[in-house]
Amino acid sequence: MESGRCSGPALLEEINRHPCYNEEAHRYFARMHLPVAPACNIQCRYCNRKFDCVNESRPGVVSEVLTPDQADKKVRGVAAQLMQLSVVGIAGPGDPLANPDRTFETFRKVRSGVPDVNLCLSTNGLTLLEHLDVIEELGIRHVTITINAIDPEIGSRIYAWVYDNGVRYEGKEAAELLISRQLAGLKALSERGVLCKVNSVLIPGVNDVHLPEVSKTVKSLGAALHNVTPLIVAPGSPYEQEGQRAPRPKELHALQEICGQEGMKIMRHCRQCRADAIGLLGQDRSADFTWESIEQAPPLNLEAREQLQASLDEKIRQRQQRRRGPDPEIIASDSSEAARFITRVAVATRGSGKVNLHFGHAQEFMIYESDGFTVKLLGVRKIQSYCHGRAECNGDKEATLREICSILGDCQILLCSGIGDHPRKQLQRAGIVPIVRKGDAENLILESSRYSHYFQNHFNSKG
Ligand code: CLF
Ligand code: SF4
Repeated sequence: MESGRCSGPALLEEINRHPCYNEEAHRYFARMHLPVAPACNIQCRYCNRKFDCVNESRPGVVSEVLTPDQADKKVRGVAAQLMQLSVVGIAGPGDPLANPDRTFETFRKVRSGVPDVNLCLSTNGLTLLEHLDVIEELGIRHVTITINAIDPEIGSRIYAWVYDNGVRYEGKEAAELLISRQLAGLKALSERGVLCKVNSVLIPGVNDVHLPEVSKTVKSLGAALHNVTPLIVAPGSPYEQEGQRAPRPKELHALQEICGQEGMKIMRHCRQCRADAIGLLGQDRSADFTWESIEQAPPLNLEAREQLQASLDEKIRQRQQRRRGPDPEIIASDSSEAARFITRVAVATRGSGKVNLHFGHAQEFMIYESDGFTVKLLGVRKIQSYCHGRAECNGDKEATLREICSILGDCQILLCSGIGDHPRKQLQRAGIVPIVRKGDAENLILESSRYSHYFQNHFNSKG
């Protein structure tokens, strides 16, 4: 059995091709989740067991739970068709380590069936310490632990109960047990060289003020990345009954900034995927991979996969090279007036780092900030799509449009490949200037933000 440890170029490749650990990679490399783990050993107050685990998934959709054999078959079929598939993860629908036999049997099969993918595990961390050896032995190089609090008092407002070794714990005692296991597990895994990411669910009024401390602590224990995600209250969960609200985009951005100031690397492109998601982040193709398509898949071609993935590595390398430092020509031609503006830009994209999606078909927008020289990803905002797949945008969905205007309320520019007349006017009225272009998103963001001072004057915007 191969060792879980690796270093140098191989380690670099693991990160470079992981769509969650590497912001650049998420435009090109795909992940696949295997929903083989139905049970859970804790009760988060935002979760309803009838739905997927909301630590790594969106509630409201029940997954088809697969057996390890079915999962093995599916991975082989998907990898044979989806050449950019670089990561296979287990993230639910319950907790993978509350179903250790199913989880590790599946990983074992994937490791031998599709040897070129990285294995990824997402857990609440309660039983992590028991599984360190098998994680290392199987070469699982990426582990996510969801840590919502390090203070048991706060934790007791997040977890209803914890079930461990036949005993059910509640209140502060439950939180204390869970938190101590999470932190010890994180430290032990990091010491073994596993790349650990910590997810924290931002719960307004419960752990919002506390999360910077969480960030600082998990960094000191070796976490490589912190992913603060907005609370999604599952229907029928205790939080729904209590009327707990979800955070606003502004609150999430502000908190991510604060956590980043503590020196932690912050993930901003999380899509809170389903436990059975397949494809690029933000472009779930699980519905395309039916059992019929799996049966008809061509044989796995590892050489072709490597060729395609090496070409994606090269695309990323070129993008990174373009990013290094401002373009001297731009600086020379820039006026001091333009340089004063920081512009927030919403982008409609199907991925690959391009503006290539019609406004009406977008189900999310990537939000960037640019001063005309640099571009920074702030996050992703999900919306209800305006057109619902219809070809024509007509103005009969005012409520949806009003909601989109409010969600994008702090943006000055919207980049998309097309937009109907009515939504264009409504967005302009809300102070958001829609620009219809296709092409490299980063270049278009830079270009449009350099002219944002002009747009802001011209369209009587919010300023
Ligand atoms: Fe899946 Fe999670 Fe691995 Fe990624 S997702 S198990 S680390 S391969 Fe990624 Fe999805 Fe966010 Fe998770 S975008 S929910 S962070
Ligand atoms: Fe639900 Fe996941 Fe929490 Fe378990 S760990 S209660 S499945 S959100």
